[in-house]
Amino acid sequence: MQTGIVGLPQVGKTTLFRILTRAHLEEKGGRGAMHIGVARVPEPRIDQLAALYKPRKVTYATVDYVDVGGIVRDRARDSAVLAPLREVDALAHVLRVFDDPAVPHPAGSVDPLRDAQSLDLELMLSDLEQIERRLERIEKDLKKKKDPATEHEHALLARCRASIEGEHPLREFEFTAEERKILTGFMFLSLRPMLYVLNLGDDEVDKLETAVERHGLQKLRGRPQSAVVPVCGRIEAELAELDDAAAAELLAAYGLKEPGLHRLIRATYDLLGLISFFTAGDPEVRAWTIRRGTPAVKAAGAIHTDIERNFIRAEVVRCEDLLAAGSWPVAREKGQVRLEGKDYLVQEGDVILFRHSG
Ligand SMILES: Nc1nc2c(ncn2[C@@H]2O[C@H](COP(=O)(O)OP(=O)(O)O)[C@@H](O)[C@H]2O)c(=O)[nH]1
Ligand SMILES: [Mg+2]
Repeated sequence: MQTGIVGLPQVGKTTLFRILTRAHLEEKGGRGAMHIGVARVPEPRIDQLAALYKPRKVTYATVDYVDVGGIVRDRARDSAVLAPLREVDALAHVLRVFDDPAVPHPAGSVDPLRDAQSLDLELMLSDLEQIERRLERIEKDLKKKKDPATEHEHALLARCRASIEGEHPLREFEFTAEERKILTGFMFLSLRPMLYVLNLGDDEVDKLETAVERHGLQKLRGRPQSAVVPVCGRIEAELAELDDAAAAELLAAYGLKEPGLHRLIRATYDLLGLISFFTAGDPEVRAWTIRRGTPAVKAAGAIHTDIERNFIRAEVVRCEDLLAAGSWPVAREKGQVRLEGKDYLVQEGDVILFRHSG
């Protein structure tokens, strides 16, 4: 799954992409140049498990980002500009909150709420065009011949249209699994989960928690399938240049517990509906990525199809319990290791040992 980093030019997209994915890009600066990179999902529990098991290999979960380039104002609905956004599963909209006379703002002034709403509007208008075209077709078909599947699609698209006309992106709607299936083919843009990334000025680094209120962005918060994450892009870039000890010192000086990038990556992971479970042993400690609500037998399949096919049971312990117990046998003695069957819904932070035949 990929998350597209979008936004106006000069808002800090490439800066963020670079440090998120630790990619060393040659800045050619050309619009339309797409970069794809992998970010590791920071996970202290993996580090703690590794300290316990001293495995040969440690594998973290990852999130893929695509730097899709600048959305040019007033040209956004140009399908060539929006086309790359259809290829991604979620959007991270970088909003410029920092003010810096040295960096021109394409819209002439800093107004993150305007920028957020303007892109959301473009996404909705693009979807609306598609919906209306399709509805027209369907209505013609229905006049000739009524069939339940077409009527069903018509009702669904009419609901989508009403949502957009009420200025609600499709992501804010709850669809059934069956409805989602019908919608998949349209690749609607406003259906993509949305992360609003507030790129703040350096002087706000110690007041990240109140950024939303201070900049009047409450409207962006608390909406379905979206999240707001404040970061200070330039300070994050500085942190990325430092070794761990120096970075920790700088963070402490700013009164921060962790880099903003960590929160950004975790928010993306969460928005994509992903969770991690762990496997821990001698050769490898590893985080595995599954969708929230995945049963144990399917989670086994994330590791290997043979384990899924020959699944007998899952032995499950909460990661915190295992870490506190210090070893699997001790956790078992304490009654913290559960035996679970195929249908058990794997929880975030479970450590699992799959028993299988063959
Ligand atoms: N003052 C300030 N400048 C920034 C910040 N983030 C990026 N910039 C500058 O803004 C310009 C555009 O950044 P870039 O990441 O290339 O933006 P993009 O066009 O959205 O990819 C560059 O000169 C950056 O150094 C920030 O947080 N504060
Ligand atoms: Mg760029």
